[in-house]
Amino acid sequence: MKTYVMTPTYNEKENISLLIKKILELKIKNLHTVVVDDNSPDGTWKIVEDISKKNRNVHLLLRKKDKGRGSAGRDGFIYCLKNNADIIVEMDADLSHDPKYIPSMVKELKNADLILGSRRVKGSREIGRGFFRRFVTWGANLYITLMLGIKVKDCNSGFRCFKREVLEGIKAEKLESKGPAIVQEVLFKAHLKGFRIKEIPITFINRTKGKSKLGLKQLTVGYFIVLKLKMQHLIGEL
Ligand SMILES: Nc1nc2c(ncn2[C@@H]2O[C@H](COP(=O)(O)OP(=O)(O)OP(=O)(O)O)[C@@H](O)[C@H]2O)c(=O)[nH]1
Ligand SMILES: [Mg+2]
Repeated sequence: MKTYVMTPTYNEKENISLLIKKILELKIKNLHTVVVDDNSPDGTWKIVEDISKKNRNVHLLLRKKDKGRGSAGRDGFIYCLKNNADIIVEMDADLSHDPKYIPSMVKELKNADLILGSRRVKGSREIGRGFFRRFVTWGANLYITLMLGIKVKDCNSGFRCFKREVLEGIKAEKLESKGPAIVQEVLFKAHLKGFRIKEIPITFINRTKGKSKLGLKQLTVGYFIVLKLKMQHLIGEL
């Protein structure tokens, strides 16, 4: 069994070394990690490149042309599938998602095909998140569940564990979202394909280092992409 942890990065130099260290400390056999960096001006890719020279389970996918959380995620999934990953974990690099949950997410794959690290089920916690940010996430969740009819409480979680079959089943190489809406695109397509989705509680810690890349523009685009996914489904394209 080969497990890959895939994390997209843009300007995460303060966070990336500690994240990789925490992942490598996990007692999971045949565990690899690939960082998909969009040529970060802060040199995040250089830090990963140096680590990868010392540790052959650490890989850098450096993108010089493309830019975007979505296409980075797509290229990361393709990389993991090409490198024979059986299990793919997707997570952010700002330490909001703690690698300590990965073993229990992998274990939970015996009961489902896609496991979400959720901020909205019994036992979940959010630390350091202001009211406004919680309200934005709450509003987005309501809109997504109403529009797409997905029976998931935390539709915005970018901390996920997939069986290879899920990414093959949704044709990861054909994912369209350039930005963070890839999270909802993947979830909706997995839902439509009938894959079993399960949420496990995590404690989400708001980023303390580096800047957020999530702006109003991306949020607005995200709302439109959810609408587009709904339309594509209604006209039978999805
Ligand atoms: N490769 C790549 N990664 C990105 C891009 N934008 C964001 N990321 C990464 O995607 C992950 C999530 O981005 P964040 O900025 O943390 O977004 P967020 O979690 O919604 O926002 P915060 O709550 O403020 O952290 C992080 O690991 C980012 O470095 C991008 O354009 N390209
Ligand atoms: Mg974040």
